[in-house]
Amino acid sequence: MIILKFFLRKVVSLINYKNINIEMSEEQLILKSSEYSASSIQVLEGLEAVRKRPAMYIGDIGEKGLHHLVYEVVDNSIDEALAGYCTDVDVIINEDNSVTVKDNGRGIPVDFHEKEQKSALEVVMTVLHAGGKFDKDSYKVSGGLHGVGVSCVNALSAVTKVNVHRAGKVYYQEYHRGIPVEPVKEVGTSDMTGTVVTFLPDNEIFTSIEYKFSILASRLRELAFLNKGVRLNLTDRRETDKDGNFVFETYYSDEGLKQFVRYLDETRESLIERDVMYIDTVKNGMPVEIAIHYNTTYSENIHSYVNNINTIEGGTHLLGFRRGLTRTLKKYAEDSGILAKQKIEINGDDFREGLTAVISVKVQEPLFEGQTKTKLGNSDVSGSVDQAISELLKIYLEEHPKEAKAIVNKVILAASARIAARNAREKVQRKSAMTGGGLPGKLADCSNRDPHMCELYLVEGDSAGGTAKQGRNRAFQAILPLRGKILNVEKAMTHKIFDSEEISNIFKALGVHIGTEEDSKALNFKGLRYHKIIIMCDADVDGSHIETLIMTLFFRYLKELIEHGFLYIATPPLYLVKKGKEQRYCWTEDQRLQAIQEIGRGKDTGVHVQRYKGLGEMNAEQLWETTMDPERRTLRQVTIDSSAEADHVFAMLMGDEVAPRREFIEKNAKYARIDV
Ligand code: 0RA
Repeated sequence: MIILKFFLRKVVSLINYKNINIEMSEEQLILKSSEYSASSIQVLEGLEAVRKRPAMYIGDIGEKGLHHLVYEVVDNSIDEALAGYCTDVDVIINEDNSVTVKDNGRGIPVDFHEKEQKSALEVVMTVLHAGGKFDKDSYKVSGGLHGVGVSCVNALSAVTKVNVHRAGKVYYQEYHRGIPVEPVKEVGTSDMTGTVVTFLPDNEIFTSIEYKFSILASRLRELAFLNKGVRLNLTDRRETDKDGNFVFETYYSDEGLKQFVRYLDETRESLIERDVMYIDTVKNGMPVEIAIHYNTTYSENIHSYVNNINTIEGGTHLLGFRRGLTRTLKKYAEDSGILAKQKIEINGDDFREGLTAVISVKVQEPLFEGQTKTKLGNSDVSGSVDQAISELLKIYLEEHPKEAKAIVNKVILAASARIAARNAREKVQRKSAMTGGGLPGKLADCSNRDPHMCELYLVEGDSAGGTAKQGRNRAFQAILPLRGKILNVEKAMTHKIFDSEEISNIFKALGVHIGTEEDSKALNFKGLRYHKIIIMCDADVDGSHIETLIMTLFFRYLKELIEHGFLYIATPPLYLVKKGKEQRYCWTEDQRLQAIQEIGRGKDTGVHVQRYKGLGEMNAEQLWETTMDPERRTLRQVTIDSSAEADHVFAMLMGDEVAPRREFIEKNAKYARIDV
């Protein structure tokens, strides 16, 4: 019981639901105003701009932006590592949710800056975009998604403290909301070099300042894989384990992306007995690192990075990769004669079924395009990546004929399956055309037709579906009941997925479909009928499992909808505390205890606590007021922090192998405070 309940919670934190209700900020810090810096008007203006429009600089003021502050500082340390001066980075979440980032790089320069008439350290910490000015020649590519520098972190922190170890001395400066309290001063001697930055995010800016270990952990793990040889340590001083030690993890990779792909495919069955294919090279002056591996599943998992940023919208590097992979494999298959025997048309997708790959390039002046600015636009990059993947594959295929044959056979199988899938889909589409319409019979649709206004509830079970139909606001809330466990898409071939009635009902209700031609897995969601899709399951073991199955379907086949922020989880209450006419719904253990206190007025007689095990125990009105009414409900938005990490977790949770799943649950169980 406990383990399974937890099992879901862990997916929750890795995929990371964002609480939609804005949390109240904590007690405000009273800060003494700084006399020292009142003189630097320009600096103040710069910092003020950041504080006025924080989202413009760090993306948002919620959980994402909060964690971004850490990445921004860590990026500077990684830059030092890429320049060859830094090997270790420590990230510490302190008791008060301030974060310390410590590195053994060169240390931020502290010499007097003539133009600004102050220490270079102060300039780096207080002037926007000042970070790079000091070393134009160095190979600075890390730079983060927003690449705004430590001064932004400083501006958005209630308190920042910096220690610099450099040239035998230790220098110190402190800032309140970005404003220095006093000039940089020497505070000691040191035989090491490096920078220690501690910042406390400003609760006047952020909706919550509570850091999540799992979010930082997956980014630091990713950074370790992306920057081989750099050790990243993460400590959480807010929590101790049973031996009284702080929660601690360390991430280090000496084989870079090769280990990354091994990690991603840890729980997938390998197609070939050999190790991951890997190349780390420089093409046309640009560093290119690629690792690829084929497994026996049917999904394509390619993760691409530019300057350590996950380019979820792809771009020229990904196009070059696909082109090089397809061309080289196709040529091999044709030359070897295996293809000639088959009368089957093979397309680009077929070469990528069961492929796990990570591509990382370092680009001097990247052009980021697309909705989320995560699509690489530099046209010269595609040729370099194409060359690198072609070189890797060509040598590999020549040297390993047995493995080459297994890959080509897999490609042929993928092509046949794709054609079977197309036929199955066409059959279904013909059938639905005959029955006169796209919408599934079980859907209770809403009357509004504007997708921006409309919500679709995916509800576990016909009985809860019935209650939801009665309780909803039919103007904008549609209900689709799902019968029990849907198909586990992690283990099924694509055409099986469209054979499943529950899944094709979901697609039909949503009004989306998956294309049938080249790039067949590309989702067409122009016809999307709802901009909120809400999973509503029982708060029990089966419910958790169904929730995970639905999330797996979305992650593998409807990922764009998650990326657009359309997927949510409903949160039905866990308890009803009642005494006489007074009653209160509770979602947490704390709320339950508080409600018993308050309703019982100190006495525990006559207080009745009902534990809701399923949606079925609520009537329509109760379901509406606790879980469906937009004025009162809490929805958790499903977001993907790290595509690679989510890939790894879903493969593990939903795949065949039991041992790693058990290991994962046991390992992570210590973070769970669930008392089912
Ligand atoms: C400006 C110039 C140099 C390094 C840095 C900033 C720097 C910033 C941070 C932030 C955290 N750790 C950091 N480490 C370095 C170049 C230094 C030089 O030229 O000596």
